[in-house]
This record gives sequence, C-alpha cells and structure tokens, in this order.
Amino acid sequence: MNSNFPSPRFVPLQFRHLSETQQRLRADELLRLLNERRTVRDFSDRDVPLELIEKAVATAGTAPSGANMQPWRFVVVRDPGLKRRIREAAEEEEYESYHGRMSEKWLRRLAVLGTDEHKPFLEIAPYLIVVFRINSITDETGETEPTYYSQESVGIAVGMLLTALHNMGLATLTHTPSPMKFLQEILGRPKNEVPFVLIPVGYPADGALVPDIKRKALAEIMEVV
Ligand code: IYR
Repeated sequence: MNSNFPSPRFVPLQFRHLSETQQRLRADELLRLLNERRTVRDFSDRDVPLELIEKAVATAGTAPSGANMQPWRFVVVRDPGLKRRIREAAEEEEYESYHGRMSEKWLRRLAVLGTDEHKPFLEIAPYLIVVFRINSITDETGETEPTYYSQESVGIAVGMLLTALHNMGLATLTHTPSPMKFLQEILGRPKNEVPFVLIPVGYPADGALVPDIKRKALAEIMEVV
C-alpha cells in the first residue's frame, strides 16, 4: 500500500437480527407491497408535501456506491415554468423518437404499453425528480477523477427511491426521454452530471388505467445451482 494513502477506519456494525418468523413476515409484506406497484402515466395534480419527497431522496441516498462516492444528484422540480419547459423539450425529442429514431421492433414492444410522444404527466404531476449521475469529480487543484461503477450505483439508488415513494403511497413513472441532454441545460447542471432518469411523482388520476401486463414467474427469473 502507498504510505500516502489514508488508513482504513472501522466502527462496530449495527445489525438487527430477526427471528425466522419475523423474517418470513417481513419478506411476504415487502413482496406484496412491491407487487402492487405499477408504473403510472395518468397523474392527478394533487399536491404532495415536500417533506415526503425529502424522505424518499434521503432513503435513496443510503444506497451503496462504488468507492462510496455517492455519485448521484436528485433535482426535485416543482416550479410550473420549469416543468413546462421540460415537457416541451421532452415532447420534441420523443416526437423524433416515435417518428423515426426507434426501430420497428422497439415500437412493437411499446404498442402494448400505449405510449406515444405526448407527455402531459410532465406538467400535471406535482413533482419531477430528475436523477443525475455524477460521472467525475474535480478537486481543488483542478485534477479530475472518474466515479466508479456509477451506472450501477445510481441504478441501485433509483430502485430504492422508487421503493420508498411507493411505500409512502405515491405513484411514480420511470421516464427516459431520449436523448436527455436538455435536462442538463434546463436545470443548469454542470457537465459532469449526466441525466439518468426522470421520475414524475404524485397520485394517480381518478380512474387511472395501466397496461394489462404480467410479471415473469419466479421460476423464469431465478435459478439455484
Ligand atoms: N422514452 C419513450 C419511449 C419508451 C421507451 C421504453 I424502453 C419504455 O419502456 C417506454 C417508453 C417514452 O417515454 O415514451
């Protein structure tokens, strides 16, 4: 080891041991809860207390990350003017995607979901959480260093964010208008912050419908060897 490196520092692990009964109960509860989550595209404009969004982002911020660099930034958009600009820019890009950029195969996949270039939810949902991936950091001397495993790290954090929001009774949509560069510009983020996903958050509209799709069975997704 290079002697200029900092030494490791350890503290005792806080770990709660559960009884097997509790483990089963909690496992069943979380499975039931998350099995009820559906991606929502039809939002109500009903407001959500900012405090709930803060708690969800704090929860996402507990995610593990490469070299503990925590390479994420969650920009919470509630300003109607910004939401409108984001909608307009997203719809422009999405129009191009649906009318030429996406392959026939891809469009066939999306047909059953009923998506198109119209994105009213970007203005209707009370919040848009725009998640950025920090791809590098620069120190005081101007030297830059990449973040490590940032795609994986931010992906895990987003999973935890969606879980936290669903657990507090909020509806979410993982939206990836493509390309997403306009989010960097509209939200004035630095170049090392790369848009990762845009998540409208709120309540479903009354009578909201979702696509009739099925999840794969356990046997299809898991193999024990
Ligand atoms: N980004 C587009 C298209 C789209 C792509 C996938 I992959 C989806 O699962 C759903 C939509 C849109 O948001 O409409």
